[in-house]
Amino acid sequence: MYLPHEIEPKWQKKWVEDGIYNASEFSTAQKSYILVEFPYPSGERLHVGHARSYCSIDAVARLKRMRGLNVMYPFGWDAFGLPAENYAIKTGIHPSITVAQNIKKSKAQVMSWGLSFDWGREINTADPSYYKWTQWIFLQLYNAGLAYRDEIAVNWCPSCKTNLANEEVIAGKCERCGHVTERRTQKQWLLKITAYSERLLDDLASVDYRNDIKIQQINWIGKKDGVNIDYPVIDSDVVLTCFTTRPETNFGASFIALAPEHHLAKIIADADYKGEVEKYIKASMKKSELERQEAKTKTGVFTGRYALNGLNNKRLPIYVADYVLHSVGTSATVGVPAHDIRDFEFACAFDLPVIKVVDDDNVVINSDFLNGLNDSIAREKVISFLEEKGWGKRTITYHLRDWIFSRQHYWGEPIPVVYCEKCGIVTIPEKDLPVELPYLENYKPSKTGESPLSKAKDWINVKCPHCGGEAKRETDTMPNWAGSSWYFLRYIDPNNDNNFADFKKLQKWMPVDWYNGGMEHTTLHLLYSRFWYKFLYDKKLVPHTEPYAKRTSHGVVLGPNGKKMSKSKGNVINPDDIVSSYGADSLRLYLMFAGPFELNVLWSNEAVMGVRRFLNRVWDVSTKVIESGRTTSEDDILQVINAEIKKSEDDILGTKFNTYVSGLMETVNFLIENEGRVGRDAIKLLILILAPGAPHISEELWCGLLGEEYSVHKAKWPKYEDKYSLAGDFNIIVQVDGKFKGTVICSSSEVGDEDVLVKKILTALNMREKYNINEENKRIVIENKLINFISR
Ligand code: ANZ
Ligand code: ZN
Repeated sequence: MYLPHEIEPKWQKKWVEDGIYNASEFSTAQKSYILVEFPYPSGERLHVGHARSYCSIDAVARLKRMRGLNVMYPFGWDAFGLPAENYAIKTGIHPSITVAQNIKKSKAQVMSWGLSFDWGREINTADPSYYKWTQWIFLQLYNAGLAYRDEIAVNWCPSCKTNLANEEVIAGKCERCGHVTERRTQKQWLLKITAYSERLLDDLASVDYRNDIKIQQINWIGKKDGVNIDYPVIDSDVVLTCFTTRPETNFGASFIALAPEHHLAKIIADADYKGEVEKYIKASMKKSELERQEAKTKTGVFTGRYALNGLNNKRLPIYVADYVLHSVGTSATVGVPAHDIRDFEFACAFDLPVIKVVDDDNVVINSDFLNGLNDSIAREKVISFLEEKGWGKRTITYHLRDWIFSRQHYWGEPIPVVYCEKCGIVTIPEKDLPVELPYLENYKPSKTGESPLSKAKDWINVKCPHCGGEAKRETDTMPNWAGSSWYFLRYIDPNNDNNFADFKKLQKWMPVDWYNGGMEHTTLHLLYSRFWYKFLYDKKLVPHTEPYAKRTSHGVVLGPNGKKMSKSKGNVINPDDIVSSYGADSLRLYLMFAGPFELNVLWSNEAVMGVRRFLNRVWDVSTKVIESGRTTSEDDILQVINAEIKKSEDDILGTKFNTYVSGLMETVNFLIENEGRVGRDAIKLLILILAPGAPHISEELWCGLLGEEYSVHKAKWPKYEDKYSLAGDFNIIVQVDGKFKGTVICSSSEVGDEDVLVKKILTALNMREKYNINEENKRIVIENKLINFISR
């Protein structure tokens, strides 16, 4: 009888003892570095979402190992940061203790899922031997002029009591707790990620990321080609510079608007208007960027002043308006209500003229020397004109801002600098790293935003490393994104005391061949870590320009009711309960089977039971066949199994874990129906192809029932034998615009008739809905092999 609770812990223990999943430093086999995002050890433990990603990608790692690759699949803990700190505050136990406890418990969970991690490489970002190097990299950034301090408007989360980077504010709300954020000004550390904007954008062409991940990064970097136009303020020496992407519409300009944060917003106002302007500025500082952007009725205040549009000598009234964002362009915009919806809404509210200057055919009108020109030609012409006159300058702007790098929190890496009255900012010498986080009894964040570390009086006062005089340590700590910006490098050489990682080893293992993680990290961790890697590359400390060759992302596991799992909704599924009720192999296969990897899935207990029944059937049919003593199967049985080898491989490597499992289920049903004709040879193949998905039952059947040499996970992935290919069947590769979308098995009669073939493929891969492809699309057919649809 299949008893997962007996076999699973037994094999888990043996695998780890024998180190069968450890990557080899010496193997000459091709390497494959497979990475999943490491979790933070919070009190909630790991959830089924973690299990989904880790177990599915585990199948990839296992398959690649069986195919002879030297696989590294490491794991660790992102232990600094708010989740750990908040949990400690909640329980009243110091984070250094709760983090250790939570790691221990989370590790037991991960172990119970039978993942093929190389535990010899485990890291913990809150360990001084690790964060020594996080601090070291910070100092390299500082020495390169890429870390600096500035007084800036920051996003303040009143609930977490912390400042957030722009990327951590999602739709105006704190990424962690969902509280609406406010704006404050404060002196902060920033990292100059914007120095890498262009390369972060361009190099996306060289990596294999899922397309929507690329698009999100492109949009976040937000490159815009435009021009900065100068408008002299009438009766003053002041000139206002406005960024516009549509200068050809400038004859239709009817006002200028400044962001409330614009450095001239208060100054410029005419004496009679100053009071109102100041009141308005104060009020708008309370709003989030999102509120400001989305408000349908635009608000603003007139400054009493006008600027001159040199193109047509028109007087443009100057307003302060909070739909203008400080972080965009020059913090000032020229309003063209006829051609910009935001400007139109503003013009309606303030009764300003709406002058149409481009007609419906994109031809410029009412615009003097631009009249009759197509808008893109007019754009070039007016830019040249403005540049000649000295009124404007071609400019590229980016949405990407420098990364706010300091936090007024306890549980993070201390920033390794001191402030000396004589020398200013002085870095801690490398030999004195790490700057260890001092033990603090009261580590709660303060309401004022002052760092908890400022209470550590003994720790703060130090001698200046430069002049030996009195100095004070920096009391801000790094954000939780610091440690994760380079952790994948430390796995490669986790115990190195002389370097963050040995260059030769980095050459051997980098880049990461396949990195899977959450969509929510696309513009945070994924972008930050690309930036750090590029910086290290420039310092000749890592061998490539991009850290990750391939990036995939998994969907979320929702509660049975289709809602996000949360304690308050009472719909949280604890993976531990599933393991204890059904076994880890059932949990693993269920999570793969639940739906397409990239989409969200709804949890279903019935489906878990279904998977468990499937494993029972695997056990039973294997046992019966072996006990029958039959060694060889009939040919058609081997044909089916052989087709399954190929399909499993394609499915696992193509992240179609759900069809990998459903294929196995169909195969097993077929074997059961034909049990009398099935022999040991077929069972052996079945166990091999089951091994990446359900490693425990496979090992037990392999070593126990078949008496094969331990371990099935070190066995060779079976070769697909052509002689068993189903007679007359063709595995047709389907592409859209040259990109692989899937394969469809077709009979010889189907491939013989193109109309029939196309119809079959359109339905089999749901092409109409998924890719908007139908019979009308152009296509290129390579007979019996491939069909490539052209999307337009
Ligand atoms: C004049 C104009 C005319 C614009 C027109 C657009 C259309 P998009 O449109 O997303 O590419 N802008 C500039 N600085 C801004 C700021 N600080 N806050 C809010 N909006 C700002 O973004 C570029 C446009 O955003 C710019 O081009 C400017 O409006 C506006 F028919 O200038 B435009
Ligand atoms: Zn000094």
